[in-house]
Amino acid sequence: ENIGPIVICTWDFNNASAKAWEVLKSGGNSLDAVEKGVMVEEADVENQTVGLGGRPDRDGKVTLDACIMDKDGNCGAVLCMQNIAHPISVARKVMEETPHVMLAGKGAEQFALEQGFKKTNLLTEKSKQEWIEWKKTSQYKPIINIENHDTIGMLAIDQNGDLAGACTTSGMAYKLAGRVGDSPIIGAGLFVDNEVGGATATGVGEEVVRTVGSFLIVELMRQGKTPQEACEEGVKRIIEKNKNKLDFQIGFIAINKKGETGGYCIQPGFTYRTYSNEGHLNNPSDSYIT
Ligand code: SD4
Repeated sequence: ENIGPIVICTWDFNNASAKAWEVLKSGGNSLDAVEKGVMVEEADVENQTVGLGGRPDRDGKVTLDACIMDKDGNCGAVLCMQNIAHPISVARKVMEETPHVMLAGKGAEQFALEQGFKKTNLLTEKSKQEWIEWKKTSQYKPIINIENHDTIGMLAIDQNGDLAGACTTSGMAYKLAGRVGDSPIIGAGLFVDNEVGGATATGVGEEVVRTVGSFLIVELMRQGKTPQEACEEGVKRIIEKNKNKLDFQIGFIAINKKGETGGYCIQPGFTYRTYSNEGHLNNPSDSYIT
């Protein structure tokens, strides 16, 4: 059965999902679709959780995390990389041009420059002024669905039925220098298995890493759960470990080979986009806390 192309992404990113859909509809493959799709958010200065314009760490430095995975299980990632505007494309270069999966920090930046990426100041005046304001109290307390909202994780199936995924973020605002979240960690922030499906995450990355969330969800789908059931189970694992302090957000989305999709989160407020022949939809996610 040949399902049509489909794209799904975290949050209400209609421009990013529309871009990915455009690539898929014109016959492009899922890897190009997810790369081009998430690049829309990386370039958007209004999105202060991804790429250019992202909120800095507590020292005022914007450090980016991203990873990408293709239908053959190849993957690439950059961690805590500064000064480069499209980390997802650098992650793809790591996948395609090196024998490695992850490059971090200065090494990632050096590799990007060698690959022809331009050095860019990622700290916008707006994010800088907010950081200066934050420093007055220096309280590290992410506000649910607001302060650290908007990491983009995207999964796509192309006209050949092949899957790919991408995830990119500037991480938690005002994090410690050197902090890396789930988003560039294969299995945590993103996982794709072309035999089964894919999953990706948003929210407090430490919790997603602790449970290897996206890998877990793909494995649950392999065992027969629907994407929706698998996302719910993934969130429940995190809840079990945090019974007394559910004051943070996690959202997972997933897709299987049949093109069925699902999403689930802890706190109300999470939505995800789907774009298929059935239309371009913003789907409010069910949440554990209602
Ligand atoms: C992180 N998961 O660095 C990311 C943050 C995020 O929407 O998802 N923001 O932990």
